[in-house]
Amino acid sequence: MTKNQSVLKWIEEMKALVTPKDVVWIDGSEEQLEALRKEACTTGEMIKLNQEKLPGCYLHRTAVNDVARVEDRTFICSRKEEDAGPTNHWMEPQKCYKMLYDIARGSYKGRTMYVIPYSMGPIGSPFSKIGVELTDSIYVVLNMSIMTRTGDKVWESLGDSSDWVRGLHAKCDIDAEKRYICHFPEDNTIISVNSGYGGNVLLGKKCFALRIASFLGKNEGWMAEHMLILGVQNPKGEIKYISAAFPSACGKTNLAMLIPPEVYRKKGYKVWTVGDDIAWMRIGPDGRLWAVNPENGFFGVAPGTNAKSNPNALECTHKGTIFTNVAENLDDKTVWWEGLDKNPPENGVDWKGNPWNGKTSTEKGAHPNSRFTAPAKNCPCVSPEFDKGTGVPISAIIFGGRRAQTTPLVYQSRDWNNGVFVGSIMASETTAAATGAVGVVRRDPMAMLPFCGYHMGDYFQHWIDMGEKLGDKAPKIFNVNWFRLNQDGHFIWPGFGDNLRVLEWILARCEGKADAVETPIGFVPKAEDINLDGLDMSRETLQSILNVNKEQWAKEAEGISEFYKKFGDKMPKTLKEELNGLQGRLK
Ligand code: OXD
Ligand code: MN
Repeated sequence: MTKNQSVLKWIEEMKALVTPKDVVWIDGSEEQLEALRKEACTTGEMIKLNQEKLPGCYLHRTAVNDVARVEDRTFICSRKEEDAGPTNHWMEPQKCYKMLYDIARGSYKGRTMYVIPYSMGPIGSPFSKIGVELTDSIYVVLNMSIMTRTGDKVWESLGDSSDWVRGLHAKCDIDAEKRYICHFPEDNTIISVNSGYGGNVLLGKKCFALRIASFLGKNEGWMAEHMLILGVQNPKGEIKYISAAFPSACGKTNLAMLIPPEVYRKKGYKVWTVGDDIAWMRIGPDGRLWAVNPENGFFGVAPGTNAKSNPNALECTHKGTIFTNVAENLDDKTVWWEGLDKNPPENGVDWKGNPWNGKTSTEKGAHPNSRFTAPAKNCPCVSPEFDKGTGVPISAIIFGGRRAQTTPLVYQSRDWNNGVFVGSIMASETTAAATGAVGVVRRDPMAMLPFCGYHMGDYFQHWIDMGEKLGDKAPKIFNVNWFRLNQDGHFIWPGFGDNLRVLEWILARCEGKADAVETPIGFVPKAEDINLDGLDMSRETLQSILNVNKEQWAKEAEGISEFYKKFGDKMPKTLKEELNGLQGRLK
C-alpha cells in the first residue's frame, strides 16, 4: 500500500463512484497472483491448461462482441479540439467525464476493485513512468502483471509524487454501444468502460505507453513510438541497435525476434530482442538517442505464429502465458490457432466457446486477433540490456509498410528531416492483391495513426525538433518493404530471417562502410552490396526490387500531397518542402 495522498484521494473518489464491495491492492507477490488465478478458474473467467505441457498457462475467452481495439470509440479529450487533431476522435473533457462517470457509476457493485500500481519501464529507471490502474477484472490484473512491472516496489519508487497516470477500467456490461476508451492527456488520465479486450483494458500499453506518453514526450522532449527495438551482434561481438515502426500485420514481432540465416549464424551473428511493440526514446548524456521498451511482456497475435515463422515467439508461449480467444484442445488441455501446425484438435472448443472439430469445421478455431500474453523473460533471445533501465543507443530508425510495388526493398533518407518525411508518408496496402495490382493504400505515419495522443502535425514538428537537438548524433533513417510482389503475385524477397541481409547493409551505412546509389527518394543499395550467400536469388531479381520507378513515385507524391492537406496549418513547412524537393527530383 501507499501513503501517497494524491493516490489515496483519487482512489476514494473512484470508490465513491463505482461502489465496489471491497478493495484489493496488488502487491506483486506470487502468492497473491496464484490466489487470483485460482479464483478466476473457479468463476470460469480463466481455464487452467495442461500444467505439464504448458506450465503456468491459462486460457481466457472475451465476449464475442469484444475482440479488438475499437478505434472509432477511442477519444483524445484535450481541452481544445484542435490539439487532438484531425486523426483522433475528440470530445470536450467535462462532457466526456460526465458521460463516462454516468456509465461507470455503481458498476463495481458486488465486485472487487483491484488497485494495480505499475511501472512502464524498469522501476526507478530515468526513462520510466508510473501508472495506477483500477479494474474489476482479474484477467486485467494477471495480464498487467505480465506486461508491466507491478506491485509494492512501484509505490516505493513513486513516493509522494503526484506525477503518475490515473487509469480507471470498468467492465460494466461489455455493451458495445457504451464502449469508450478515453484519454485526457492534460490530466494524465485514462478511462475505459464496457470492454474486456486487452488493447482496450491493459491501460499501460496503447493508452498510456503511446497515447498519453506521446503527449508527455512532446512536452518533456522525448519520444514514445510504436516501434520494436532489436540489437544485431556481429562476429566481433559488437552490438548495434535498431528501432523500427510498421503498421500491424507487417511482421514487427517476427523482425524483433529474427533468427539469422545459417550462413550468418555460422559466422557468429546474433539478434537480441529489446522490444516488439513500443519504444520510449530519450537523448542520453552522450547526445545520442537511447531507447527502452516500457513493457515487460509480449501481447502477440497468435494466428500465424509457428515453429517456422517465429520459433522464438512460440517458445515464449510455453510457460506463464495467458491465451485469449484461441481454440482449446479438450483432449490434452492445450491450445491451437490457425497457422500453428497442421494438426488442429478434433475434440476442441472454438474461441466463441462452442464445440469445434478442427478437422471438419469450416469455422475458424481461433479469432484472427487472438493473442498470447507472455513474459519477456521467456524469450530465448531477450537482450541482456532488457531490464537494465539505461536503454540502448539507437544507430538506425526503420520505417516500413506493405507495398506490392513502388517502394524498394530498402532506401536511406537523405538526412533526418527527409527521414521524418519518409516516416510521415508511411503506407500499407489494405489488400495484398494476388495479381500484383496495387491495393488500397492506407497512410499510417510512423505507424502512430491510432496511437498519437495529440495533433499529428505537432507530432511531425516534434520529430523535426528532436532531430535538431540530436544534430550529427541522430540515428540514420531508413525505409524497408519486404512485400514487393512479382507478376504472379508472389513475394520476391524471402523475408523473415533473411531480412538480416538488409539490416547488415543498413548498419554498414550507419558506419559509412557501404556504398549506395542516389535516387529521387533517397539512397538505395547497389545490388552487389546486399549479401546473397546461401540465398537462391539472382542479382537481377534483387535489382528489380531496388529500382525506383519515377512514374509510380510521381503518383505517390500526388497521394502524399492530398494526405498532407488533412493537417492544415499544423503541417510543418519543412515537410512540405521535403515533398516539393521530391517532386522536383522526380521531374
Ligand atoms: C498491437 C496493435 O496490439 O498494434 O500491438 O494493435
Ligand atoms: Mn502494436
